[in-house]
Amino acid sequence: MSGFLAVLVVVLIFVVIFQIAKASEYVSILKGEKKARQQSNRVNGTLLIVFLVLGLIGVYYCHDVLSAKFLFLSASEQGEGIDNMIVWTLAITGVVFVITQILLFWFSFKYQEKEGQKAFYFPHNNKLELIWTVIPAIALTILVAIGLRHWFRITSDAPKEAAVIEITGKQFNWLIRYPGKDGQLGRKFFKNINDANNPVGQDWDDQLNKDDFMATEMHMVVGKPVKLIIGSRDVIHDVGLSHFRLKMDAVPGIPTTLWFTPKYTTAEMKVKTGNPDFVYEISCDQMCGSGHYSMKANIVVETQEEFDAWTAKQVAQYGVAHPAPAAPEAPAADSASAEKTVAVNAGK
Ligand SMILES: [Cu+2]
Repeated sequence: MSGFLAVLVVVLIFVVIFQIAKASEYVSILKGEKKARQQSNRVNGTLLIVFLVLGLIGVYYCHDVLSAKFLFLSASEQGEGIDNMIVWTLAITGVVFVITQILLFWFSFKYQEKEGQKAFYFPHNNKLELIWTVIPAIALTILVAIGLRHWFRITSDAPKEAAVIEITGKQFNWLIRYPGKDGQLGRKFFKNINDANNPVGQDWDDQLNKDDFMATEMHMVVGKPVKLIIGSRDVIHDVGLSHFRLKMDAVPGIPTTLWFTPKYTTAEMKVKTGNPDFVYEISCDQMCGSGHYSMKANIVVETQEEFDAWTAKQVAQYGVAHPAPAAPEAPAADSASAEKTVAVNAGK
């Protein structure tokens, strides 16, 4: 019923607008064409000024309402540069936006056709063309160059002391692998993938794999660079690290890398944001399928001691894939015959 009413209202509005247009057409015929045009210019010119003022108030209002949703401060050293770049980009484009909008609407109002005012024919001016082509081109080139500098920084070789973490996207979650004590990740092969005990396809013949462990949360040490090795098992995903101001595509078959240095521990961020439930998160930035919403993982940034304590509790994936055989039953009273039984059993 309400749907029908809505359609009815829309139709009625159209009918009213049509009738008004028709009536004003008759009025202009009666008044004479020039006079009618000047009158409509005056109305449109005034509406443009109203639109300008309301528009600028709207821009300010949106900023006021939404500024509480800004992502607070950057939680990585590299992210600070990116924040700076965004502030500069917004400042430059913002100033240009305000000036051009004011001129656009004010000029339309001021130079409208009226009695005693004739338009000045001004088809071309080389100097002006040059100014408004060259200056924006230089400004944009500088902004792009700054962006590239940041890009090269986060995708360059990580510092030697950087911790290595591998993160693999799959529909629909993240698989996180740590290199274990040796600091090196073992080989993997896609045919070994098995959701029961080998989700990234580790090659068990590679000794480097013996101490690699999988985690559901990503843990990292504050102030210590982290290198992420990013991959995907199926479609393209994207490691979005909004608190650190970074993101990188996870592409099947082509590992991508990214490094950064976390600046604040999770506990520090809880205090800084005034939010006791604060958690850093990884969220997928590609619409990768119907379960996309579940592609979220938490990051814990902590001190070295906390990190070491956490690492000590982790179980190598090799151990998960190769559980130790059950302990033999307690030996019988006659240990010699028990040994024999074991030997016979083993021989079978
Ligand atoms: Cu995804």
